[in-house]
Amino acid sequence: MLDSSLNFRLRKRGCTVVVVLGVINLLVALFYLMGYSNGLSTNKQIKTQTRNETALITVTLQDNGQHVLNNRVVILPTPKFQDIHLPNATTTTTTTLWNKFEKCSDPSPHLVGPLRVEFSTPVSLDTVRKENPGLQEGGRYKPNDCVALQKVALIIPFRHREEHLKFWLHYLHPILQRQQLNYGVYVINQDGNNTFNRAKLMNIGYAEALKEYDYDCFVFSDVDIIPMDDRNTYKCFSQPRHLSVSMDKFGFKLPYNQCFGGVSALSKEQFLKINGFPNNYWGWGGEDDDIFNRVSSRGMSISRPDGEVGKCRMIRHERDKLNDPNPQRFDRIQRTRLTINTDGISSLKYEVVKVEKDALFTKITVDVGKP
Ligand code: UD2
Ligand code: MN
Repeated sequence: MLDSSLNFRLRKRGCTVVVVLGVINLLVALFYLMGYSNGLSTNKQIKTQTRNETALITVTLQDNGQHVLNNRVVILPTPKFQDIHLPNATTTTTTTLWNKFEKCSDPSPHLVGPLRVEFSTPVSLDTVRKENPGLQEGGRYKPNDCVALQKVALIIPFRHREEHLKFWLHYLHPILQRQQLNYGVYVINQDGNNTFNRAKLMNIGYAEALKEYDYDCFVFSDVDIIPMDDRNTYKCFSQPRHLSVSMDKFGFKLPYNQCFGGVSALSKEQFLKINGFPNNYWGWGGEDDDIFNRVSSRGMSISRPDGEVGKCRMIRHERDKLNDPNPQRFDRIQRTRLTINTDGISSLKYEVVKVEKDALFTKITVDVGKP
């Protein structure tokens, strides 16, 4: 009996142990299961946090040229920061910093296309100054978030056209800034009461602008012409550029194929290739055709925007005093090939009378002599 009861107790204890072990096993399994699922949610949390952190990444460019990513120096092999998408404000600032050293895109992303141009509401220089706070003295500007494709000097032959100049500055400054040009505006003012000489004034503008800055492109513009579309970029092309191709006063058509008057753009090389402009056209007319002859006699062609982009308005005006039609113009334009080498930027003589720096332009008053 004793033996059998002992046997029974032992078996009962064995069962208890098995049950306890089973329970422990179950608990351990449960524990692991909970631990695993906890682990998953932890991972989930980490993942979320990582995503949140991504949004907080800051990349800054140090003076020594190194990039610092979240306070750690990183090597960025190619300057394509746009490839990294960092969707918050910090990133935007940093992108700007980076792009400072990149060329501006062509065409500029700021262009809006067709513009409304009218001359019925007068503008004041003060208003134009306030409207263009980004300008530097002398009517200078360069984009601050990228490197401009070209350094452009805008040359305006000028005398007694103050009202037209205000409109020109009012319309052109915002356009030129949207075109992301590194530019300067030069008003070349003919002193005294001798006959007007547009082409010589433009030669002087070229020479004076270059004394001030290393311009690579020269846009010569009448003071009374305003583009009606900002896609008509005031820059230079592989061939000399005629920009004012469809003028309101000519029914928005090119009046004749050789037309090169109004607004034109020549690179430094193109300008030197034609020995600049003639100095001997006194009074109205002919000088623009002589310039066309120079361009074609040097084997270059004229580049133009299409008729829609090239639309321009000219402020209506009477013929100025001291700018009567030049009676010699027909003879002179027959002889361009004979005069091009001796008359031009190589033979230019003038005297600077005064240089004035306004916020909106540099005005250079010059003595051009007389016929
Ligand atoms: C045409 C040409 C112009 C020029 C001129 C003949 C077009 C669109 N325009 O313009 O480029 O070839 O014939 O010389 O083809 N100016 C002054 N004060 C003066 C006189 C002239 O500032 O007293 C300047 C001013 O920038 C003016 C430019 O010279 O816009 C041309 O003179 P214009 O406007 O009298 O000549 P226009 O309109 O016939
Ligand atoms: Mn005119």
